[in-house]
Amino acid sequence: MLVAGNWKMHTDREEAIRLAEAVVAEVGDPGSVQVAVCPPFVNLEVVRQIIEGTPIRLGAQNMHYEEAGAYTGEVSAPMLKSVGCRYVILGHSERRQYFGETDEGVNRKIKRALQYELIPIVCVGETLEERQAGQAAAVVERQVRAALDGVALHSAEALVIAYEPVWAIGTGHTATPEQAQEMHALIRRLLIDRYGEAIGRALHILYGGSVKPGNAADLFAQPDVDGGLIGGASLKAADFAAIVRAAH
Ligand code: G2H
Repeated sequence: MLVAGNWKMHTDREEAIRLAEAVVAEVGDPGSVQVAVCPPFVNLEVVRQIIEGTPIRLGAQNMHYEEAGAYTGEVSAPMLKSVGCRYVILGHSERRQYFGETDEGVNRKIKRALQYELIPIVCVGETLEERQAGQAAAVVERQVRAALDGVALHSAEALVIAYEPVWAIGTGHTATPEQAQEMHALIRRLLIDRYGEAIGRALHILYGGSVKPGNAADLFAQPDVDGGLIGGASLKAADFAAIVRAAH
């Protein structure tokens, strides 16, 4: 199981310090559950100092697909690696929706992240209109296939998929455990087709979208839900820690 906190565009430096310290204290020893926090770029370094020597790992929320160059305002995989990131969230729906990210761009980012041994947390998920039109499965299948096009994986630890139905993100509307499991099972079949039984079964598929302490256990109990990508609730250390405990 893996539980990752996506802090999105929240926390200035002082707030990030306080939140990271509280997460370390509240989460304590997560046992076999892997735990990560993904602060904004400018707070990666200060959070790294706080979580060093603890079981909490560091992740970023985005990166560019080139290694370096004239790309004003962008951040590269080697930069993230050099400040201690283990994970990088790629293709989050907010990036697709507000910043024009495409399946093709996400695919290029995944390849670059893997080259630098960053673990991409690849986000997929349908909009409300797509679900209502009966296209949810087709959209998610297209996103997964496009993201993984030409991506070789030698270990199930190298990459993570997050299913985040767009209609459930920050809205308070969580997918039911059955809705989540249905889509996770589809993603599992695609991963097994693509990477074989051993890797396909072992790859982590996270659920994201309004996960809270009150609904986490039921979601995590589903056979193909291997943890969560947590937005709003990751900004409260006690809630985040309760979600980590629900993954035990
Ligand atoms: C989905 C999720 C974290 P929230 O974006 O990636 O956010 O838990 O606030 O819905």
